[in-house]
Amino acid sequence: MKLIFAIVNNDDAHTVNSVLRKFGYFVTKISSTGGFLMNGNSTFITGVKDEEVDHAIELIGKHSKKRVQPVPVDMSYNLASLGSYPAEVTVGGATIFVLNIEKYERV
Ligand code: 2BA
Repeated sequence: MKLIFAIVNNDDAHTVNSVLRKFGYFVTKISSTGGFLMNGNSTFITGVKDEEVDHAIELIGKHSKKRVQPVPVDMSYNLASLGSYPAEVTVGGATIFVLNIEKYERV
């Protein structure tokens, strides 16, 4: 089994949640915050069989859009003192981590 962590934009979270559940995946959604932009995002945790990993990633990717977002002015101002800084960044689709599960139990 594998554990998938998928960080997605809040605007895509409802759709990603619905589609994963529609295909029978068990999902936990955590409200999270990106360390760079400090914007809210959503982190999905889902435990899947090895052979389901690619399918689950495909579903998440298909429903997670890329977005260009401005870096907040006050952050740009602070970063400017460190040298060059981006005025905007491309966020998403989804950032996905896949980990091995040693043991899975529901007792
Ligand atoms: P944030 O940390 O708020 O990052 C938002 C976007 O800012 C990133 O989009 C990326 O385009 C840019 N960015 C972030 N850190 C950067 C850096 N050190 N240098 C240059 N650009 C940087 P995404 O890459 O699509 O990431 C979206 C969100 O996924 C992130 O929000 C963060 O919450 C999470 N994430 C991405 N990579 C991660 C990683 N390696 N570990 C943990 N979380 C990650």
